[in-house]
Amino acid sequence: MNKNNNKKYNAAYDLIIRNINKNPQKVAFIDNNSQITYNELFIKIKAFSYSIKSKNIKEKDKVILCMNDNINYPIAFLGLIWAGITPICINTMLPKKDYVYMIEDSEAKAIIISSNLIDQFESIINTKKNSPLLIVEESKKYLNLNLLINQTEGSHDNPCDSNEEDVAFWLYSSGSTGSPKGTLHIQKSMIATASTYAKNIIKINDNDIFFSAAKLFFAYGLGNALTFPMSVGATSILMSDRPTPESITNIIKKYSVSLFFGVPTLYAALLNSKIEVNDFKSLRLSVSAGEALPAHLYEKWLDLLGIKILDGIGSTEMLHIFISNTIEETTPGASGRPVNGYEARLINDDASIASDNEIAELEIKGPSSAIAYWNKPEKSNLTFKGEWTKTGDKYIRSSSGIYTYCGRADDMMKVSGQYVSPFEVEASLQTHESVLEAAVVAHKDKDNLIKPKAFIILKDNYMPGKNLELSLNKHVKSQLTPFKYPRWYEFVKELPKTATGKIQRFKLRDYNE
Ligand code: 3UK
Repeated sequence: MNKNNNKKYNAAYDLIIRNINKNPQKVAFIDNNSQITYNELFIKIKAFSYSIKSKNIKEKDKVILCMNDNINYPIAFLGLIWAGITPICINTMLPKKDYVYMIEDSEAKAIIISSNLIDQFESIINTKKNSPLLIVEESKKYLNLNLLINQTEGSHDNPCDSNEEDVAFWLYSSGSTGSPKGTLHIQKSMIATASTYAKNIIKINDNDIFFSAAKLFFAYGLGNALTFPMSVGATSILMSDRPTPESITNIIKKYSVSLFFGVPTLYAALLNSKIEVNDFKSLRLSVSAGEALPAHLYEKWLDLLGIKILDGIGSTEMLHIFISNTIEETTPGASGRPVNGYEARLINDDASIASDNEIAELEIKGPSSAIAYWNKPEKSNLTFKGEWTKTGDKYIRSSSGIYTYCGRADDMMKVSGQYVSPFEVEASLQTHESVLEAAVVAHKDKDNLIKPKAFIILKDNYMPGKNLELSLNKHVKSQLTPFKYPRWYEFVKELPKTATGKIQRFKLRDYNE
C-alpha cells in the first residue's frame, strides 16, 4: 500500500508560488520603512537562499533568527526553508543566558540578528571556539544581511527538494523546570494551520489586511502575520515597535487593518485607554490567544466596537489554534470547540478518558503537531504520544461540547500570553542581596488576568518599601525576560511549607482556579 506520507513539499515554495501565479504585484508585507510585493519577495527569497548557501551553510544546517518584525524576517525565514536550511525563530527579548543555551543546544551554524541586538550576541560569539557565523541586518563589521538579500544573483535558485514530513523550522518552548525546548516543526504544518483554523474559523481572504501584535518569533505571530496572509495572497503589516495601545491604534487606523490578533492583556490595555471607535472601523474581527480571555473583555469590546474577539487556544507544540470560538458561535469565557481537522480528548489522572463535565488534562490530535523536542527524548515522550500531543492544560467539556480552560496542569503561568515559570522568578529574586527566601504565585489583576506576585522573607537589616520593590524589579528585569517581574510584593516572616520543606504555593494563592 502506498502510504503517500513522503510527498515532495517545500513550505516556502508553496507559500510564495501560489501568489506568483495569482497576483505577483500585490503587496505582501508593509513594515515601518517600506513595503514589498509578492514578486519582489520571490526574487529576494531566492537571492537570500543563493547567498546563504554560498557562505557554506548547507541543507539541514540550522540557523538562528533573532529579529524584530520587518520585511527582512519573511525573506530570511522563507529563504532558509527554500534552501532546505532550518530556521530557528527565537524571542528578541531574552536574557543572554538563554541565547547562550540556545546556540549551544541547537548547534546552529549561523545567527541572523537585528542590528540593535549586536552587543548581546557579539559578547557570546567572541567567547566561543567554533562560533557560528554572525549575520547582522545592517553592519560593516559583520556579514550584512541586507547585502545578502539585495544582491542580484540566484534568480534561478531552485527550492530544496524536501518532503512533507521533513523538519522545516524550530521554535523554542519554555517549561516549568529546565531549559527551553527546541520544538521541531515539519514542512506541511504551516499550511495546515491556514487551511484549518484560518480558512474555516476566521474565514481569511485576499482582501484582508492582517496585523498581529504578537511577534513573528511566536508560533501565534508566525501564523497570524506570515502563514495566513501568504496562504491567500493578502497583505500583512509588520511592526517592529513594542505593542502598546497607541502603536496598535496607529497601525490599525493607518493601514485599515481588517484582522487584528492580540493577547488578553493587550485587549485590557486598549479598553483601559481612551480609544476612538472610529480608529477601529476597518476591523472585521479580532482574535485572542495565549491565555484565556475573560468574558468581560469580550463583552466590552463587542459593546464598544460591535465586533467579536474570537478566543482560541493554541500552543507552540501544535503551531497554532486548535480549539476556538467561531464567528457563528461564541461562548464568552470559554475556548469553544475543536477546530475542524483537530480532535481533542480529556484524560483523567488514571489515564482513563474523562466524561463531560469532568476536569481533566487536554490532549490534541491534528495536522500541525511538532514531531519532537530537539535532543530531549524524555520530555518528547511525555508530550508527543503518537498522534496525540499533551498540552499541559486542565479543561472541562460541557455536554454540548464546549471546552473551558481550568488552569495549567503544571506550575507554569501564562502572563501577557507568554510562559512564566514561578521557579525562575523565585531563583532570580533569591540572588538579590536583600532576599532570604522567595515564593512566586499567580495573582489576578483588576481585569482578571494573571500576573506574578512575590512573597519575600527579607534578610535582617532590610526594610520593606517602595524603593526595595523597585530594586527587586530592576534585578529581575536584568536577569529574565523583563515582563516576568512581580507586579505585587508581600513581605512575610515565614512561608507555608510541607514537612519536607517544599513551599506550598497553593496556600499563597488567593483564588481558586
Ligand atoms: C495557554 C491558553 C487558555 C495554554 C499559542 C495561539 O500561546 C500559545 O503558545 P504557547 O506555547 O502556550 C501554550 C499554552 O498557553 N493558552 C494559549 N491560548 C489559550 N489558555 N485560553 C487560550 N485561548 O496553557 C497552552 O497550553 O506560548 C497561542 C497560537 C499559537 C500559540 N503558540
